[in-house]
Amino acid sequence: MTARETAARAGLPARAGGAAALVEEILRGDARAAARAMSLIENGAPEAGAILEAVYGKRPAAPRIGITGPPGAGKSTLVTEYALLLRREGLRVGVVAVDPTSPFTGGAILGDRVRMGEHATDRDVFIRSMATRGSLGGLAARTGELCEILDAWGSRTTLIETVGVGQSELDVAEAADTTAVVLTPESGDAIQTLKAGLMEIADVIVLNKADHAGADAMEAALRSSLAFRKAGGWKPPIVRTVATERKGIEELHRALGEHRAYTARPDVAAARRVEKTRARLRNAIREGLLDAWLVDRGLESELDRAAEQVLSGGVSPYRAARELIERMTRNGERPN
Ligand SMILES: Nc1nc2c(ncn2[C@@H]2O[C@H](COP(=O)(O)OP(=O)(O)OP(=O)(O)O)[C@@H](O)[C@H]2O)c(=O)[nH]1
Ligand SMILES: [Mg+2]
Repeated sequence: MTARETAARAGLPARAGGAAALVEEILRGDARAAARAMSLIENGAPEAGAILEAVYGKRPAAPRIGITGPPGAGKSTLVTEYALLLRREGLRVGVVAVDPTSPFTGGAILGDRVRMGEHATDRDVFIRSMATRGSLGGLAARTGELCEILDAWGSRTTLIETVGVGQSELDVAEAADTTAVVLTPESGDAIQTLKAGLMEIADVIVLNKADHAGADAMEAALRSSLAFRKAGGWKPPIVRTVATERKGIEELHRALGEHRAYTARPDVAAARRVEKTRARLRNAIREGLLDAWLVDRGLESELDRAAEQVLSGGVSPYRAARELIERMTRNGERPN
């Protein structure tokens, strides 16, 4: 098909001939064209919509695998090693590294480039960093759009790395078909948050840095927190890896494949859509409740008092938080 025909099919205006040519180049597997299209999308350029429309459905959608977890858990190392495994199978690999531009990840992208340098000369690996610029609301959609460009370029598996420090991992989980949560033996302190947030989105749990002390204890803690999951559904397997020694990568590949097979079942696919929507609702409610309590119901001043108590050594932050929640909930139940 010529550029003009492609443009006509996509309903592109004549002046968007440049965009149509770009689409053709992407579909031929040209990485530079794909990169240009991604920049147009990220910058919200007027031709972005036409490009996305033109590439849509032209190539099979590659499975999208989210890799998330706390800062420094070994996500980039795992992505690099897993991409190598996929390349050995002859598959084209797309990588999207989502940077939530939080203070936790300063410089992470440059670091990732260096670490993923192993793929620098491989024309069949495409690595793209995406800054979120605080616009978390649209992150899932934006990530999905980049994945569609990668599909058109010919990706057969797309890996999406993001740091699980806030909302971004939930957005990425929404954009991904399978989410692997990467933890380490050191993640134990965070188990409170893990139960509520990261654990809820985990389809596969990777216990990386299994060479570190405490791996057994962490695995036991993970198993007990998984017990809270609804029975009958998918039980996230726990895969131990030592990414720096290329250990466990095959097992990770197998676990991801099993999850993919599971989600291909029609009943499961429908239920997953509901589950993902529930997760987003829960998240929005959590945020909304906190805002309402902080502003409308004067939690802000209560926080000052609680902070003083904690700082004076009187109570732990967890107990102070629990007491605040109990007080706020009681107030909420009081009839006017
Ligand atoms: N001992 C050990 N070190 C590891 C392992 N995997 C990764 N590391 C090291 O841990 C550090 C962080 O690894 P990264 O892959 O950059 O971690 P990340 O999760 O991508 O980090 P951010 O993107 O900054 O959140 C690096 O120094 C790695 O070499 C592992 O299995 N064992
Ligand atoms: Mg990283």
